Amino acid sequence: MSTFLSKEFNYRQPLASVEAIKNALVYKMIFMLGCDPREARPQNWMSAAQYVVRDLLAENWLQTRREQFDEKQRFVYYLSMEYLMGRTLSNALIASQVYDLMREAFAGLDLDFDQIITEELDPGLGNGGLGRLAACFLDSLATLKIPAVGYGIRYEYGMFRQEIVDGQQVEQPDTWLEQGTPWDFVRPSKRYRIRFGGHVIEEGGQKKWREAEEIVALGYDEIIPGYDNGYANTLRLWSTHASDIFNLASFNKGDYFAAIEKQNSSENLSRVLYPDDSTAIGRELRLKQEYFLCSASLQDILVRHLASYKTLDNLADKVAIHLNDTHPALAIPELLRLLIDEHGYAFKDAWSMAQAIFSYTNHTLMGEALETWPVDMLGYLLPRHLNLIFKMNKAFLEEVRQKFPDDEDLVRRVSLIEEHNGRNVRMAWVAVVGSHKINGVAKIHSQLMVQSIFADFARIFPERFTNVTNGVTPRRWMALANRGLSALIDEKIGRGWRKNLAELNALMQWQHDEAFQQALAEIKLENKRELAAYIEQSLGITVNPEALFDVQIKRIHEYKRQTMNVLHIIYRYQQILKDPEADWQPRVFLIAGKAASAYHTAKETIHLINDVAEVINNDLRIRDLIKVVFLPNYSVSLAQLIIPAADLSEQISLAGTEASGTSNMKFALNGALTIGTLDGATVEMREVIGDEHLFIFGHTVEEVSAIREQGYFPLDYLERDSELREVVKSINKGTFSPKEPGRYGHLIPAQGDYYQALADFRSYVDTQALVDQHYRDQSAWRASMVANIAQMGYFSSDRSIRDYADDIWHVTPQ
Ligand code: 26W
Repeated sequence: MSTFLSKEFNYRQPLASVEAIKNALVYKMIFMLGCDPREARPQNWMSAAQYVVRDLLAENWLQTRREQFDEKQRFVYYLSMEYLMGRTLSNALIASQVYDLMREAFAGLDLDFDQIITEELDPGLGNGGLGRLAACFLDSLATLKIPAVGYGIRYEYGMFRQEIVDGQQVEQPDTWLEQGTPWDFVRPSKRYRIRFGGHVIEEGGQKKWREAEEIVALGYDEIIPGYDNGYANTLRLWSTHASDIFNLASFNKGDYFAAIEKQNSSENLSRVLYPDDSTAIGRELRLKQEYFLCSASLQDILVRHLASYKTLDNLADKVAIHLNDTHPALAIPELLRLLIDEHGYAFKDAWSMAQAIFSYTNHTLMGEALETWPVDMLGYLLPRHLNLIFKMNKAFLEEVRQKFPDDEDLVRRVSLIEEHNGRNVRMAWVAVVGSHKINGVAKIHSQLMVQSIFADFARIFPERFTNVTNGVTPRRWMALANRGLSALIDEKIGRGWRKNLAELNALMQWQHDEAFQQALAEIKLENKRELAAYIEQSLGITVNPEALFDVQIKRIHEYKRQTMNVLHIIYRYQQILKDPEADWQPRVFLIAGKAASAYHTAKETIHLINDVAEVINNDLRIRDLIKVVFLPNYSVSLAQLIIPAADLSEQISLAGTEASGTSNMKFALNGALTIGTLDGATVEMREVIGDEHLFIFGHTVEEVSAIREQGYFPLDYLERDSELREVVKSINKGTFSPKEPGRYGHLIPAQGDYYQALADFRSYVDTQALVDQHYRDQSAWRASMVANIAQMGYFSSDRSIRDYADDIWHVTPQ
């Protein structure tokens, strides 16, 4: 072994040279992994690299924490049921500025680092946009040196792995912990009791909760490094453990098996992420998970605060707690419970502290995604919390009656308890009433929010509502995902854009520079080649990197209108067949995304995409003018491969339905042009990019509601448009499902079409023709690419976090 490790090696030496890193890798291989470097597999080398980088981060992390506590800084606590962190190793390497050294060290060991890095798995502890946003925000909080802790759940099984079998989605469990992860530090001392059930008694004028069940939350910490700043925050994920106390009682009674059984049922709690981001299901286990996150986190926050200040009187001065949607909204009554029942505060004082401490982000206006919990269910699982929600409601409704006397209808509408369809607690109302600030995630969404679901509350608390437009971290979505483009930008304007994305604006001076355009085009082509190689290798489909890559990647949902994308693909297919000799622009259509496991229509959409791909890809008459590829198992790491290779970004939701979108920003940053409706953050992107560099189509929010009000008749659109009719007919009569011609009889609804795909179809295909036209003039297209890249500064998550810090949390970035 000693031949591998040079004599001078000191494991504490700074990793400032290739040689030092090589030594460190070998050291970890031997002493951490117990593995002979001669026999090591790529996966072992990846683990060795993880340990090497972890060492680099750990000291900064502890140092940061010491400073945060010593200086008694104000903390932001971010509560989220989901985090989609993506791979950690490469991000840690760029944060600590040793990416290139590591690459060279591996080259010195005759290993291909780009391949090694793909050995790391990508923990999917989230569904989609909301979870990825949380991850970008943690990155920005650390980069801006804002003292923060992210709290979440350490699901044993994350988002399911999607396989495609016979064109259809099949869900497989994601066993990400089996491989072991070096990134988390278990904290045996961070254990909290989480209680359920039982009843509330009154003792000496005080309410006491006598629970029926108890489990333990155990904390696991991950390091969240800032970019090149020696700073690191913590992501603390809770895992369930059966309560020792409970088990002990059973053991003492000699009931060994009952004790084990108990352990199994409570460990279920952090077993699996709910794989649905479109409907609030109202299941008991989900409610328990939500409370588990809230209670563990709130207890931890108070313990941390008391350790510094010995009192909770100044809690609101030192603590901001943010709710990532309503999923952690039970944190509000939980804080009240802790303050009142365990620390002796009066309801009135606790209630005003809570309102100063909490803030809440709304991520969707979709009715079916808004959480409500049956009063009965809350009553038997969390009796004390239900009790406190009633108290909050009473205090709030009194305030409403004072402000708006004689408007009992308003009182009924804003009551935290909904009285029809049984009695339900409206969690969005709880979050609004218990927070001092409520924000939407893009301008248009925040406006619609106060005009629709929160209209009454905007009258009652106008000062509470605000907007913070989403953003994405340039570290992962440019520096990591697109190394070629990053190098070109560095060469032109230096490296500062990683921390100040607005610097990209300086690229505008080369918008029409031929050499720059050429360099940009070569990088794009290289990225497309890489993606093409992945497609070839994983699916056996050959795609031409010279074709236009047209990409739609996001959860499969009717409102996002993947079917409209398919309608256009089929339309194009039919047009080519009619006029094969015309000058068609070759296109590769790439689609990826998961469907919630119980969402039938979304699953049918995946099936249709694969059926259409099968027919078109094998139709020799098409001569590769169209290729359709559904990429299975969409994830953060797949997004990092796809986005840099895209020419066209599909953002085609029905106006008013996509709260913000964040892939729209990632695509533009990577030089793809957008085809999209006036929805979410695309509206703001257009304001800065300029109309001529993206393709807006379709009805506006106002037009959509006008159509709905007049009564929407999809059949009218079919009648008026023979080409649309032909497209829909081909699906309905089984052109793409010859073995089962009736397969899609209901998918393209002649009646219904709630998301108005047929109403926007003509405008969509006409705009797609403009895309081809623009693409034909490569110099104009490349100028548009520059306009997109250069003007994405505003959409950095650093800007979003600064907005939160100023307007909502009242903390100062350092
Ligand atoms: C309770 C079931 C459930 C779970 C998750 C309902 C709704 C959700 C999320 C709020 C859905 C979500 O991820 N929303 C997305 O949030 C992104 C970040 O703000 C936005 O960019 C997307 O437009 C929005 O759909």
